[in-house]
Order: sequence, then C-alpha cells, then structure tokens
Amino acid sequence: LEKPMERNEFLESARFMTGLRRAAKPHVLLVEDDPHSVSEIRSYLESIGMAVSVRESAAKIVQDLGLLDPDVLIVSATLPGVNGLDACRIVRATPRFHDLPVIAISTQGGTRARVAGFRAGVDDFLTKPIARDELHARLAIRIERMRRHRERADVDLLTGLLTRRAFLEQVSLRISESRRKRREFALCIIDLDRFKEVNDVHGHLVGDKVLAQLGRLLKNRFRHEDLRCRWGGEEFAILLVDEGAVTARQVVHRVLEEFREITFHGDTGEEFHSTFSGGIAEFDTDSDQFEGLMRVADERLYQAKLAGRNRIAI
Ligand code: GH3
Ligand code: MG
Ligand code: MG
Ligand code: MG
Repeated sequence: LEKPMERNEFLESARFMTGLRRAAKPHVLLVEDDPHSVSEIRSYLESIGMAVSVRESAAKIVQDLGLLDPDVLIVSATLPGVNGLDACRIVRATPRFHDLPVIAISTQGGTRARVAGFRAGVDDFLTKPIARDELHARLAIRIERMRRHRERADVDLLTGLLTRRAFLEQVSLRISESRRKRREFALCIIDLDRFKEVNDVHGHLVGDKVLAQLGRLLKNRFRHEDLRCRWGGEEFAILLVDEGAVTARQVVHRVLEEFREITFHGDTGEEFHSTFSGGIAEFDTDSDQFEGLMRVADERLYQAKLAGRNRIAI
C-alpha cells in the first residue's frame, strides 16, 4: 500500500508528473524603464531568491506574460507609451491574467495617484524610494496566495492530472513553440469504454477508483514534458511532445495494454477489468490549430469506438 500523501506533496508530485512544472523560484516580471530602479529592485529580489525578468516597456505586456508566466507583475506607473496603469487595465481585461498579482511602483504616492492605480486594478501600490523590507513582505504574501490559488485550479484531485483549464493554457504555449521551432507533437483523446456500465453495475465510488487508477498510469507512463489532463468526466487528453501519430499510438497503446490487465474489485469482491479507446491527431499533418486537432482526434476516437473499442486510432 502506498502511504497517503500530504496534500502539498500530492500537488507537487502531480504538477511534476503531468507536464506542468513551474520554476521553484518565485518569478517576478518587472516592467520599468528607469535603469537605476531596475538594477536596484532586480539585485534585491535576486538576493532573496527570486527570479526576475525585466521589460523596459509594457507595449507587449500580454505576450510577455504569456511567455514568462510570472507569479507577480511589478509595473512602473510612469512608463512612456503604455504606462503601468494602462498595462494593468490590459492585463485585467485578459481572462487568463484576471488573478495575477499586480504591484504598481511610482514616484508619486498621493491619494489621487493611488486611487487611479487601484481603479486600474492594481493589488498594491508602492512609492519610491521603496523600502526593501516592505517590498519583500508585500511580494511574499501575494506570491504565496497566488501559488496556492493556481495549484487548486490546476490539478484535478481525483486523478492527479491537470485540469482542462491548466492543460489549455499550456497547450497554447506548446503550439506557438512548435510553430517557432518546428517541433512535432500529437494530441490524444482517451475515453473509458462502457463506463456508464461500470458505474451502474459496481457503483459510482468504484467507478471513481477506476478513474483514479487510470490517472496514476497516465502520470507515470509518460515523459515529464508531455501534458496530461482530465478533459472532463471519463475523458482524458494527452499532448505528446516530439512524437508523431505513429509513435504516440505505440506509447498510448502500451498504457492500454497495462491498464486492461488491472483487476478491479467491486464492493462485494467481484472482479472486473476496464478498457479505454483513444484517437490521435498529429500537429500540422492534421491541423495546426488546437481546435482542429481536437476535432480530428475526436473523430478517430469515435472510429475506435465503432470498431469495437479497446483500441487507439490514428
Ligand atoms: P462509451 O464506450 O461509448 O464511451 O460508453 P460510456 O458508457 O463510457 O459512455 P457514456 O458517455 O454514455 O457514459 C460516461 C459515463 O461516465 C457516465 C458518467 O456517469 C460517468 N462519469 C463521468 N464522470 C465520472 C466521475 O467523475 N466518476 C464516475 N464514477 N463516473 C463518471
Ligand atoms: Mg465520454
Ligand atoms: Mg460516451
Ligand atoms: Mg466512455
């Protein structure tokens, strides 16, 4: 028997094994054009163990956030062009960054400036010169809360896999990377076979155990960079990096072979086995858009079901 994991340990291992690994160091994106302020803040934050990325302008703020995925944004209120408060409004209007902590820094600390900042959606407002201890304290609390919040939203508790939302966030990054670097990948959709029957015959709780067991296999039988999620209900999605459809099928098929050998036990000790079907689509060959890949993978899943289930179609 495996020893039950502490919640935090579970979340850590889940994010490690489902393709989602955030840097261990808290990551701050600093958008500031004043070189003196940049070097001071950067060297201080690095000295307390944070990773710092710097942009001199907020002109590409959404793109920068998407690429860097920081825990906190610190933005100067007085940038030329898109200023810090404009940037904050843009960030808040982007669903993915609704909850990103934003701290504004400014040379003006009067009520009027602060009210304008909070109206633009900043979480916190610091006036220069910035006291280091205060910056540290304010950052630490934001980062801690943000991380806990994200973890809760990113990991499906029953299976330990990514949630659909976290998966989709990561997929869009992988797709743009694949376009740039011409890396290939395959998308696989998995659906348990006649799972309604498992629930009807053995009960919902036993059904949950089957889902959890498949989740465990999917966590352990892929490479760290492959993204694995519970797409919903009894369906799973896997993005296999650097694999075409043919190799992806071999990998998923091995998991199917292992899964169908598992003996499950119902409440009254009755034994049963479970299978799944899968459909795989290949990036570029089938589509260069996620929606297109999903459609093709789903059609193939349907073909696998029609052909008798318990198989992977490409
Ligand atoms: P097919 O082989 O065609 O996929 O048949 P199926 O019975 O698996 O398909 P159907 O979509 O009719 O049923 C899916 C079932 O999955 C119904 C639903 O109750 C069950 N299910 C979805 N989510 C969960 C869950 O979290 N726990 C349990 N125990 N069952 C779930
Ligand atoms: Mg289904
Ligand atoms: Mg179905
Ligand atoms: Mg099903």
